[in-house]
Amino acid sequence: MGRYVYLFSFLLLSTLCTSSQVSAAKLNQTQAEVLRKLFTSFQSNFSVPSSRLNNSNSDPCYWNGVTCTSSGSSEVVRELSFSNFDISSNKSSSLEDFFDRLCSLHTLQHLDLSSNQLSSLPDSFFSNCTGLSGLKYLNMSSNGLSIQFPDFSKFGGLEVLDLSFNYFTRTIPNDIFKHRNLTFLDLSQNRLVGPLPDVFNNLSKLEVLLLNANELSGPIPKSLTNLTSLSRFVAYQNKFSGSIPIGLTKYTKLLDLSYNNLTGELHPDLLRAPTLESIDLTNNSLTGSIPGNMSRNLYRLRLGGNKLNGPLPTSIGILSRLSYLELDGNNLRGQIPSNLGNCKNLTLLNLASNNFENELPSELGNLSNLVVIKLQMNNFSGRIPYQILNWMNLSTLNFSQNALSGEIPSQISKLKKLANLNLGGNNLSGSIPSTIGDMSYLNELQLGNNKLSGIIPAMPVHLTTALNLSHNSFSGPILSSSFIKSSELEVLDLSQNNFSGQVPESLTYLQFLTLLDLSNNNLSGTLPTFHNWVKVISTSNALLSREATSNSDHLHLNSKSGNKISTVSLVVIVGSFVNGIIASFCLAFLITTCLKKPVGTDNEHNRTQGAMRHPSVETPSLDRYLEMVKRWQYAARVEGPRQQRRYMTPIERYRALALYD
Ligand SMILES: *[C@@H]1O[C@H](CO)[C@@H](O)[C@H](O)[C@H]1NC(C)=O
Ligand SMILES: *[C@@H]1O[C@H](CO)[C@@H](O)[C@H](O)[C@H]1NC(C)=O
Ligand SMILES: *[C@@H]1O[C@H](CO)[C@@H](O)[C@H](O)[C@H]1NC(C)=O
Ligand SMILES: *[C@@H]1O[C@H](CO)[C@@H](O)[C@H](O)[C@H]1NC(C)=O
Ligand SMILES: *[C@@H]1O[C@H](CO)[C@@H](O)[C@H](O)[C@H]1NC(C)=O
Ligand SMILES: *[C@@H]1O[C@H](CO)[C@@H](O)[C@H](O)[C@H]1NC(C)=O
Ligand SMILES: *[C@@H]1O[C@H](CO)[C@@H](O)[C@H](O)[C@H]1NC(C)=O
Ligand SMILES: *[C@@H]1O[C@H](CO)[C@@H](O)[C@H](O)[C@H]1NC(C)=O
Ligand SMILES: *[C@@H]1O[C@H](CO)[C@@H](O)[C@H](O)[C@H]1NC(C)=O
Ligand SMILES: *[C@@H]1O[C@H](CO)[C@@H](O)[C@H](O)[C@H]1NC(C)=O
Ligand SMILES: *[C@@H]1O[C@H](CO)[C@@H](O)[C@H](O)[C@H]1NC(C)=O
Ligand SMILES: CC(=O)N[C@H]1CO[C@H](CO)[C@@H](O)[C@@H]1O
Repeated sequence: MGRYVYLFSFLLLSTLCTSSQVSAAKLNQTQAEVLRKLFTSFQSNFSVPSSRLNNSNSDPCYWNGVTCTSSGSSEVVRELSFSNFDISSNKSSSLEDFFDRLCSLHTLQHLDLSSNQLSSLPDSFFSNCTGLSGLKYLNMSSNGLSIQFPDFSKFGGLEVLDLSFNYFTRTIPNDIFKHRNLTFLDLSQNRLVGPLPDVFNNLSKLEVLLLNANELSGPIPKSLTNLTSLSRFVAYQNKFSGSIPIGLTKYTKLLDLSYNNLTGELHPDLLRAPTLESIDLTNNSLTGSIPGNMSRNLYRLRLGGNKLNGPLPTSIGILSRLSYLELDGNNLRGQIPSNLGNCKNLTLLNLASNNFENELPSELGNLSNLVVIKLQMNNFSGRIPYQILNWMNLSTLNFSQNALSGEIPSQISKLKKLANLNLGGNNLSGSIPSTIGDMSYLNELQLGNNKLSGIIPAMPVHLTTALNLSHNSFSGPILSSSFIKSSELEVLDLSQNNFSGQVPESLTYLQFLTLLDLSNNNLSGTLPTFHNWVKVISTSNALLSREATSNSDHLHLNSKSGNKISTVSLVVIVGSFVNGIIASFCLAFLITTCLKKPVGTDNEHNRTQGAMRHPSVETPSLDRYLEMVKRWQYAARVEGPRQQRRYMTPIERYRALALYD
């Protein structure tokens, strides 16, 4: 019985399907024939796997990537989306055939050929294709297209043009500026050179202009300031010079001109327009002070790596949406205004490498959404306010190279998510809070160059990257119990203290250790034998002797002997490679999403996962990757690959040194 029901259902279903096919199979015969030939050529000439095509239905409108629309009594082709079809061809005659056929589909409005391997396009498509004047959307992103920037004048109706991630060379031809209906133009990640013509006035509907990662030079065109609908203008990582045209931010929501060669003072109205939400001018040569007149809608303000001076305006306190504030690497001075504490949505605060001074206002404790705070290399003095205990989401804290004094507040161990803590190079005294072992995410602790004393309390379990206590006044024996939990520590620097007694055998159980610096202490007894990949520095301990078999000091960073060094080197290579890939992905992510919204929770999510994985592989936060991407790419272009390692973590750098120096 069940079997018959099944059979009946099957028949019914087949009938329904067939009839629906019949009734829908009314695509204009001419076009149907064109599509049949296109799909045949996919298989025969472009080695597209047939699984991609799904073209068994008799009506081409049901095939993968084909969208039809009714036009009078029949259907016509409206959209072709062949993204990621693995279309590849190096036979120009096949390509000409293919594009000639496309060109005959006069009803086509949307053509997506992105993420294939087209590598070149037939000249005839641009010079002779008159059939696609109704085309509104053309996406040829990510094809490795290595051609000169083509003439798009035959596609007069274009609204969206995406040519990103190719190798288009030369300058942009002026004819692109005739496309009055253009709303979205993405030419990012190509090899475009030369100045941009100052003729954007015709593109009055332009909303998004993406030019990042090319080699465009000359001034930012003034005519862009006339485009009232332009809401996103992204041109980071080019060679633009001159000053930022007055009025460029009058209508934009998002402006990113970072990593260029811009000069001149920031105009007092630059940050003023209420539409402005995100501005990134990092790494230019801009001067002047930060304008006090700021849009209340700003959530991202990045002006690092410039030559700005003057104070951080107190009006910063009105920016209730502000999530990212990065002003590092300028000549800013004065104190942090206490009403910065009003910016409750701040997740990233970076004021490093400036001339800020005075005490840290306790109001900073109100910033309970902080994930990263970097205040290193300033002249901050006074105590670290205990209110920092409110930073429950904090992952990175760097107050190094200031003049902070007093004790490390014990409340710091309440910051359960803190992974990187750097208080090195201050005047901190007293002992390390005994509860530090409770910080279960902590993986790097830098306390060198202070006046700390006492013994080393038990260190936390995920302390893996480095523990640096050098140049302090610690005394007494090095206790086994200090490191009993943190068995995966890689770098341990106890140099320049008053440690005495024996070096505990248990330090040799730290299986991931690569550097142990015990120099300039009062240690005695016999140095235990470490694995031969551990660089042990034990000089200036008058009473400490080494066993005959001990490796230690003679093994230098550039030693090529010993297989373990090679293993470490391999880790570096693989690590860098993986980072590179992740970085590339992040760049794509950056372009599509990150620029639109603050990171906040993404950031947090990444970090949390990272800390729980294999401890020796640090997984930096999304934000760090974004910065790494930009810097690595910049370094690769401008400074050469050797300079790229300047942007690595201490342990990456340490390992890289073992490889390269
Ligand atoms: C199919 O469409 C073309 C235009 O693309 C038109 O010239 C032709 O007359 C149409 N054929 C039929 C049978 O509708
Ligand atoms: C394949 O390309 C050749 C030219 O290289 C062309 O003559 C032929 O028609 C194409 N095949 C199909 C099915 O389009
Ligand atoms: C193939 O096309 C049919 C419609 O003709 C559709 O139901 C099915 O989901 C498609 N399969 C794939 C893998 O795209
Ligand atoms: C062209 O492509 C075919 C197969 O895709 C490959 O075997 C051949 O080496 C390629 N020729 C050139 C010149 O790249
Ligand atoms: C173009 O295609 C790429 C890859 O499929 C996609 O990520 C991008 O969003 C598309 N561009 C536009 C403007 O739709
Ligand atoms: C464009 O068409 C003209 C006339 O049909 C022809 O002479 C020329 O060779 C074509 N150009 C290309 C690049 O196919
Ligand atoms: C531009 O858009 C308008 C309104 O949609 C339309 O009437 C006009 O034909 C388009 N221009 C071109 C060149 O397609
Ligand atoms: C702007 O449009 C006008 C009128 O269509 C045209 O004459 C002019 O050449 C265009 N300018 C540019 C730079 O394309
Ligand atoms: C902006 O538009 C106005 C009016 O169309 C025009 O007079 C002016 O020259 C334009 N400015 C620039 C910089 O192109
Ligand atoms: C930046 O501009 C200055 C002159 O303003 C020039 O000397 C320098 O070469 C430029 N740097 C780059 C990387 O283009
Ligand atoms: C602060 O951030 C939260 C979460 O991202 C968001 O919901 C809220 O609207 C933001 N507050 C302001 C004033 O923008
Ligand atoms: C003007 C400026 O700060 N330029 C810097 C941009 O970044 C590169 C590398 O990141 C530096 O070398 C430049 O000095």
